This record gives sequence, C-alpha cells and structure tokens, in this order.
Amino acid sequence: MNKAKRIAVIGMGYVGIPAAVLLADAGHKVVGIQRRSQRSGWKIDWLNQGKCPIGGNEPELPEILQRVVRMGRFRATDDYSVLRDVDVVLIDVQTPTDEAHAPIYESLEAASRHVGKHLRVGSLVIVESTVAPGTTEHVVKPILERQSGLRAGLPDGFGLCFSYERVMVGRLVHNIREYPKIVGAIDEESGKVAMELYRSIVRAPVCGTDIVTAEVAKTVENAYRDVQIAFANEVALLCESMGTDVHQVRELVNGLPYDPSAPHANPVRNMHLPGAGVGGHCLPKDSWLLMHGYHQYAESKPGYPLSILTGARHLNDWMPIHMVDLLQTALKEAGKEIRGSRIAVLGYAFLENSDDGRNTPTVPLVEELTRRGATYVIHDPYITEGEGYRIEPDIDRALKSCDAVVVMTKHDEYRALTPEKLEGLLNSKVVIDGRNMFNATEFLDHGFTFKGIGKGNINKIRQRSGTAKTREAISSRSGGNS
Ligand code: SAJ
Repeated sequence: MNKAKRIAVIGMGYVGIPAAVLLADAGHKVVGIQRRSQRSGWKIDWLNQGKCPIGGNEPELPEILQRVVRMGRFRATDDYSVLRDVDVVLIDVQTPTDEAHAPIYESLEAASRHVGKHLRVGSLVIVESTVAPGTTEHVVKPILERQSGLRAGLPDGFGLCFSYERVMVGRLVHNIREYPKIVGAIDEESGKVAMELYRSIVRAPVCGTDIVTAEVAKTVENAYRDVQIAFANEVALLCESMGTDVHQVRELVNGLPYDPSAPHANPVRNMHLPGAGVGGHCLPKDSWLLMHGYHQYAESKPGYPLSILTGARHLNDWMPIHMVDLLQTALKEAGKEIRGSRIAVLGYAFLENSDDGRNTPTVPLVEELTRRGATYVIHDPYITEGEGYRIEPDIDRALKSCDAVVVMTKHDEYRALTPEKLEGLLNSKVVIDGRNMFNATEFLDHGFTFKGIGKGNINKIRQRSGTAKTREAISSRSGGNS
C-alpha cells in the first residue's frame, strides 16, 4: 500500500464501522466519529473497548475491530475537531426518507458543516451514504465550500467524491472486500486519490466515473430489485384472480433454459418471490431517493410520465393490506368477522432468520388490522421489542386462542407449525401464508381455511383433496381399491 493516510469516518453504523476497521487494518490511522445521541452514543465506548456494536453474525468484523483498537490504529470519538488532522473524510451517516418519501438530510448536512469547518487544501471528502442523485453537488458541496472558504476540486481546493456502499447484513466485511467499488469523482485527481485508498481494502475492481452517474447507479441497483419484486407481486395477484398458483408459474418461467453458447440470444428469466411486503433499510427508500433527485435536479423531463419505479413502490407497500384482505375473506368463509377477531402475526423482522426489523411490512399490517377492528399478537424468535410494538417470544402463547395465523416472515422456526399443532392452540382454523411457508394441501386436508399470496387455485386443490378424501372413504368402506 502507498503512504498510510489519516482518515475520519463519520457515522458508526452498518456502513461506517466495517469501512473504518478495514481501512485501519490496512495500515491507515482511522478515527470514527459518532455523535453522542440517545440512540447511538453508547457505540463510542463499545468501539474503544474493541466491542462490536453490530449484533448478529458478522464474520471477521469483531476480530478485526479488536485488533485495530489494540494496535492503536482505530478509535472512536464524538469530537469533530479531530477532522483538522485528517487527509480523508468518509461521510457514512444515515439518509432516511420521510412520510412523503422525501430524503431527510439533517445528519448529512450536519456532518458536512462539521467537515467544512476543518477542511484544508488537499483534503478529500467522500460521501458513502445513499443519496438522491444530485445531492453531493447541490447539497454537500455548497456546505463544504461555504464553511471552508475553499473551492471543491484538487489541487487548489479539496477533493470530493461519491462512492456508495453495497453492504448486506451478515456480510458486511465480505461485501466491502469482494464487491466492485464505484467511485464518482468531481475531478480526475479526487478520483485517483479515492481509488488508490479503496484499493488498499477492496480486492474486487475499483471503477471511476462522475458523481451523478455513481449516485444514480446506487439507487438504481436497489430500485431494480424493488421492481423485480413488484413484478412477482403483480403476477401473484393475477394468479389469485386467474385461479392458479404463482409458485408453479414462477417455476415454469424460471425454468427457461440458459444456453451458454448463446448467452445474449437467450436471456434467462429470474422471477423473484412474491410476498407479504418489502422491508429493510434499502429497498423501501432508494427508489424514492432516485425519483426525488429526478424531480429536484433533472436538467430536462421526457414527454412521458415516469411511473414504473413509484408504481412498484406503491404495489409493494400495498401487499400487507392485501394480506388483511385475504384474512378478512378467510375469516368470513370460516363464519367469523374480522372485527373482534384476535390474530397471531408471525414475524416482525423484515427478513427471515434475522433480527432486523427496519421498515418491516408487519407494521402496516397490524395498523390495518386495528383499522378493521381486530386485535393481534406479534411473535418473533429474534426480536424482543419492535419500535413500540410488544413482541411475544413464546410461540404457543402467541397462538393460544387466536382466530387466525398470519405468516409475515419466513423464519425457520415456523416450519414446525403443523396443522395438528395449530389445531390444538387456535380458536378457529384459519391460516394466511405471506411467504409460501406451508403446504396448502396439508392444511386443507385438516379442514383449515387457508389462503396464500398468489395461491389462486386453493379451491381446485380443495376439490382435488376433497375428491381424494372421498375416494379414500369409499375404498375403505368397500375394502377394495377404487
Ligand atoms: N423480498 C421479496 N421477494 C424477493 C426478495 C426479497 O418479497 O424475491 C423482500 C424481503 O422479504 C424483504 C425485502 O424484500 O422484506 C428486502 O429483501 P432483500 O433480500 O433485498 O434484503 P436487503 O434489504 O438487505 O437488500 C440488500 C440490498 N443490498 C444493498 O443495498 C447493497 C439489495 O440490493 C441486495 O440485493 C440484497 O441485500 C441481497 O441480495 O441480499
């Protein structure tokens, strides 16, 4: 590695901590800056004791953190004045969106003001937080220039880049090392310095481009996945109406053979999984950030209204409501009203076998249940408290005397829920499967009212299984084979 740099990383979260410790482990001198807020201030002390504030299984991260703290290459602080002694600043603060899907830049602007105050000629600022395209240029740069009295651009002023993260829970270190790193730079020199820095920790290619291209690429990466999921959800709704099973359709569609000898002549299909909704820290907000940048900073607008990305967002956000529609219909079929019913909601985490509840679809689901007069109990094996929602840790207690079960997260633990087990606990035998967790036939054969996302052929399955049962009854009565 070329000369070690003095680096500050602002924001000790899922992005900042792995970036900081990997840079320190590569030989740089790194300080992590974290404001002493109610919610996150405790991380400063944990980090300085070499303890990793990120829960769950993050391979290598705790060990690297301990090592670089012990070697004195990394420390954390809430003191922004350390910025006057660094060569590079990474801004890794959170950039959520509000109810109207507009970005909340309070942390980003505050960090930019602190950085601007201590900027020197030749320093380099790299924004790693996900932003609306145009933000680095129109929000961050003006603050840095105003606070520092310098101009953006090397060598006379400060360097400026946007370089997005591609971290995923459970693979924070892996993704930084093994995924290509895209560096959007305000000028060639800024890009050169940033790419050389990243090459000290990234084993995959490090690619240069301009700032807006990098900002668009980041938000498109997640918008693409969100649209793919919305496509699967729309096909699931079609299948429900057409009386077929979306998972059989998906299997047939994705079975299109891939011909390596003609890869471009024969594009594969990769239909995603339909489900009870889309949660997490990326997909629910990145399409909105992209469209915000378009509306705010686009130099021109096409003669056609862009609607696919926002349409996908609205459909994915409607899936928890569809789950309540399915529930209401199923309860009616079982002779019950949704008003006054008690519902067991299985899963608060937005992703199976994880303790991450950010933007979980379970929240809009239970809000809709309340609107329709039902009460509920939420169970999750990994989460004990959800943003003001009580979570029942014991599955039997959660299910006891409920009128229906709604599966929101495909936690492995729920595979043990057989019809027999549920029969012994529930008041009425109603199951709504939001993650294709269960075998519908099994539940139908046990007299359950069963509905699932995209499962339009339940009645046909019921007839088939009904016929099978009748056949069995006849054959057992006559003693012979029918
Ligand atoms: N989901 C579906 N159907 C699918 C896939 C996901 O309904 O076919 C739902 C999940 O249940 C969940 C939500 O979407 O509620 C998000 O799932 P995710 O697998 O996309 O998980 P995330 O939010 O951790 O996404 C991250 C993103 N990575 C980065 O931002 C760097 C995303 O771009 C990655 O594709 C994804 O991880 C991944 O592939 O693991």
